[in-house]
Amino acid sequence: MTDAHRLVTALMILLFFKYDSAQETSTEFLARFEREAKAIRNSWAEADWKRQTNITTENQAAFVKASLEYSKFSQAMEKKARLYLQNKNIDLTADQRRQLTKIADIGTSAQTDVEKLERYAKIKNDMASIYSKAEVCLDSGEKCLQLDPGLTELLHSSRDCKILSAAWQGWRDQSGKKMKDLFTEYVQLGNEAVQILGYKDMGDYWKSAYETPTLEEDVAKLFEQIRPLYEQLHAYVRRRLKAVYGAHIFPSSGHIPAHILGNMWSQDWTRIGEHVKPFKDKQSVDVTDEMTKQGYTTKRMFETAEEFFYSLGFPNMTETFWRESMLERPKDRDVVCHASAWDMAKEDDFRIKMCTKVNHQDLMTIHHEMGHVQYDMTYTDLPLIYRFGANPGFQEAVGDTIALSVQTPQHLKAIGLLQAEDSYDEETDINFLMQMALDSVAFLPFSYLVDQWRWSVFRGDTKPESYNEVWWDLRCRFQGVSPPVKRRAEDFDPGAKYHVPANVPYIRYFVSLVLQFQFYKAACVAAGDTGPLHHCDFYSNPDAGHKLRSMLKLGSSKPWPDALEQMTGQREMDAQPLVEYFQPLFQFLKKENGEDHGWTEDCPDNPPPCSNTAQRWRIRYTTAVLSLSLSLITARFLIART
Ligand code: X8Z
Ligand code: ZN
Repeated sequence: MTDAHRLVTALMILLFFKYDSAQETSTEFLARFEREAKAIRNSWAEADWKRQTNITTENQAAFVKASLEYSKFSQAMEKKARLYLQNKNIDLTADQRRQLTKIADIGTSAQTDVEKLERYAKIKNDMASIYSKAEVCLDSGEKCLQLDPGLTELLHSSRDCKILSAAWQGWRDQSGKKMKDLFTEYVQLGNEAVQILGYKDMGDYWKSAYETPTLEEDVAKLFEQIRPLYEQLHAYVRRRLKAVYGAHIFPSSGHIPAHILGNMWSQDWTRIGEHVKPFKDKQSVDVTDEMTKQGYTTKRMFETAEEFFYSLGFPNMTETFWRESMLERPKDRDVVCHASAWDMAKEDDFRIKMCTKVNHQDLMTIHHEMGHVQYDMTYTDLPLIYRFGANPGFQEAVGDTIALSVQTPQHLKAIGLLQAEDSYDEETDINFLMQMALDSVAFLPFSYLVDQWRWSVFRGDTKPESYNEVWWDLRCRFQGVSPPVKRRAEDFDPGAKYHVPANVPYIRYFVSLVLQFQFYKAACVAAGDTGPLHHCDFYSNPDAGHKLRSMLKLGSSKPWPDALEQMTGQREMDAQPLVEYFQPLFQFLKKENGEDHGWTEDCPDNPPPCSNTAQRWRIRYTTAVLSLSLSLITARFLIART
C-alpha cells in the first residue's frame, strides 16, 4: 500500500466513525452484507446463466450490466470492510477478520474506471463467444463441425492422420487465433485492476486463493513426485500408437504428435484405450457400449450419479435442479457447452449445464459436476463469503473422488454396467489401471502447464509475440507432445482451450488430481477397506460419507490444511496415494518399456507429415505394379479371345 493510499484510508476511517451517526457494528455489517450480497450474486448468476445458455447480443449486454452492478457493490463493501479491519479500536473475532478480509478481496472489481471495467467484461464475453460459436469446415461440401459434439467425436473416433490433423488445426484457426488481440488487452486490464489491491499481477491474485506463498514450489514438487509415472505411460502409449499409425508420423525427438491422442488438447487419453490396452483379450472398463445397449438416457446417467452420492448420506438433487438445469445441448440456440455447476445463491437453486452424450466419459463428468453441486449444498448454511471450496482444487476433487470408486470393476458390475466375468486376474487389473491412467496420469502435465503459461504471461515474462512459442515450449517439455503442423507467432493455441478465454484458472485441476487420491484413500480407510487401494469401492459406506461431508461443511471458512486434516489427518498435499494407486501399472510399464522412454525438452523442428516420402514412393510403386499387372492380364485375355 502506498503512503497516499494509507493517508486516504486513515481519513476515511476518521470520517466514517466520527460522522456516521447510524454506525453499524461489524456484526451488523456482516449481516447486511449477507442479505445484499445474496441478492446481487443471484441476479449476476441469473444473467450469466442466461448468456451461457443462450448466447445473444441482448443476453451478453445484460450480463455486462450485471457485472458492473456486482463490481459497484463489491467496491462499496470492500471500502467498509477495510475500515473495520484497519480500526485498531474495534475488537474483531478471528472469524470476523477472515470474513472481512475476504469481503475486501474483490479481484478485478477493484477497477474504479467504469469504462475499463465495462471493456473488461465485454472482452471476456467476446472471447467466450468466439470459442463457443467456432465451427470448422473440413470439406467444402460437408457440414461444418462445432467442438461439441462434432470435433470431439471426430478426435475420438477417426484414425485418419490427415483428417485428425485438419480438425486439430481447424479448431485452433477458428477459436484461439481469432482472439489473440482480445486476450492481450484482457491481460493488461486484469493486471491493472488487481494491482489496485496491491497484487503484483493477475497470476499473483489467482494464486492467493491457496493462502500460501509457496504454491508454485509446492506444485513443482508434487509434479516431480509423479513425473516418472507419466514418463512410463507416455513411452508405452507412444510405442503402441506407432503400431497403429506407423513410426513415420512420430518425430525423432520422442514426442507424440498431439492430434492422435483422442482429445483436442491431448489432455485425456481415455479414447485411445482400445489401441493401448495391454491385454487385448481381457476386459476393460469403458462402459460406453453397455450404456448404449441398455438404452441409457441423460436423465438415467444423472440419476446413477445422484444415487451414489445419496448412498453416502448426501441429499438428492433438488426440484429446482431438475427443472432449471440444462442437461443436453439445445438445438435452437448457441450455448456454452463446456460443463459447469452453478450455485445460484438462492435457496435450493443449484444447477448443472452440460451437453451430455451417452458415453463413459460423460458419465464421469456428471459425477464431477454433481460433486460441485453436493459441495455447494453441503456448505449452504455458511455465510455466503465462505461458500467456496477450501481451495479451488478441493471443489474440483469431490466428484472425481466419487468417480474413482464408481469406476472400480466391482462397482460397475454391481450397477450392471460391466459383465460379471469368471476370473479377475492380474492382467484384467492392469487393463483397468491403464484405463484409469489414461484419464488421470495423462492429464497431470497438461493441468500443470496451463497456468505455468498464464502466470508467466501475467507476470510480463511472456510477451504477445512469443505467446504461442512459450505455450509449445511447455507442451513439448512437460507433456512430451508436439504439434502436428507448423505453429507460427500469429497462432494462439492457448485460446483454443476453454479455460483461457473463459478466464478460469487451471492449476486447480492439478491440485485436484493430487487431492482426489488423498480423499479417496481417506474414504477407503474410513470404510475399513484393507485391499489394494485401486480396488476400493466405498459405495453406501456411512463412515466414508461422514468423513467427506465433514470436510465439505467447512467451505472456505478455515484455511485448507484444516479441511484436509479433517478428512485425511494430514495437513499437506501429497502425491503418495496417487503413486500407490498406480504402483502395479508402474511396475508393468517399466518392465515393458525397458530403456525406451523419454523425449527431448525442445519441440522438434518440423512436424513430420502424415505420409512420408518413403511411404509415398511405396504407394506409387504398389499402384504402378498393380496397374501393370492389370494391363498384362487384360492383354492376355484379349489375345486369348482373338
Ligand atoms: O473444466 C472441467 C470441468 C468443469 S470444472 C468439466 N474440467 C477440466 C477440463 O475440461 O479441462 C474437468 C477436468 C479438467
Ligand atoms: Zn469442475
